[in-house]
Amino acid sequence: MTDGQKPKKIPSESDSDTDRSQSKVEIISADVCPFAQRSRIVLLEKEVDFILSEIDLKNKPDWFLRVSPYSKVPVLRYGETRIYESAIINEYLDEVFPKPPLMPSDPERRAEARIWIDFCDNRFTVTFYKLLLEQDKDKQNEYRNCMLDHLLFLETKMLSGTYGSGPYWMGKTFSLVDASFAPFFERFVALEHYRDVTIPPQHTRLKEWTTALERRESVKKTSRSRDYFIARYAPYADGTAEGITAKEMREKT
Ligand SMILES: N[C@@H](CCC(=O)N[C@@H](CS)C(=O)NCC(=O)O)C(=O)O
Repeated sequence: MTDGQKPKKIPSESDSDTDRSQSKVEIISADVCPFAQRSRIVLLEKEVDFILSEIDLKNKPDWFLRVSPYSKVPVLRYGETRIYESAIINEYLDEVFPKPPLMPSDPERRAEARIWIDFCDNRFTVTFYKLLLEQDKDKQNEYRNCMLDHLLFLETKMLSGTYGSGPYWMGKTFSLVDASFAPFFERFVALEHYRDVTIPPQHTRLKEWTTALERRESVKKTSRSRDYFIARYAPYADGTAEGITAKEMREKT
């Protein structure tokens, strides 16, 4: 692992969702998962000592199916608490471990941050997966254009003044918005490699932002190499991926 966390041994089937009395945060993760990476980034930002439990998504243990209602990572366990969905986990962590705050204190700015996290989850990442999974060349073109529209939208918004002060999305301080996007910009190499789409060089503000994300210690500690992502996303690109996420993303309209 590059985040200084040794993965805990994969719990055996005897582990259940009722025998947990630990007071240490545990994040159930899979190394390749961008959503789990988001929560690991947040925990590192907050310097919370956590247990990293890696599971094999192709061979999910029974105990995992009991603690993860959607059968997906990440899942957070903390004492008796179980939370899933990375955006919800991250907001929970920001409330339970308030320092440093990763959401703006002003309610309007906080709402803006949530809008961008929602944009990332419901538009950006969906286009990311659909473009990678699509096998039909014409449809790939459609999704490629859609991704380019998203990038232009981000660039324009950053330059518009409200978000433009940088280096992070909400300004000088790293926030949950940055944690939400960072894993997907890191995985952009897969789109470049398999679908010939790059961040246009004229999007200088976007480039500054993604560079600031890459340099962030929490992101660096959880990052993987270009080759790693190219290899791990090959089944998405060649149409053979059969996990729940691949299936759900193919079906999304
Ligand atoms: N909306 C969820 C997405 C989580 C997700 O899709 N996780 C993937 C791995 S990246 C997963 O566990 N998929 C299960 C599978 O493919 O079987 C979140 O934000 O936590």
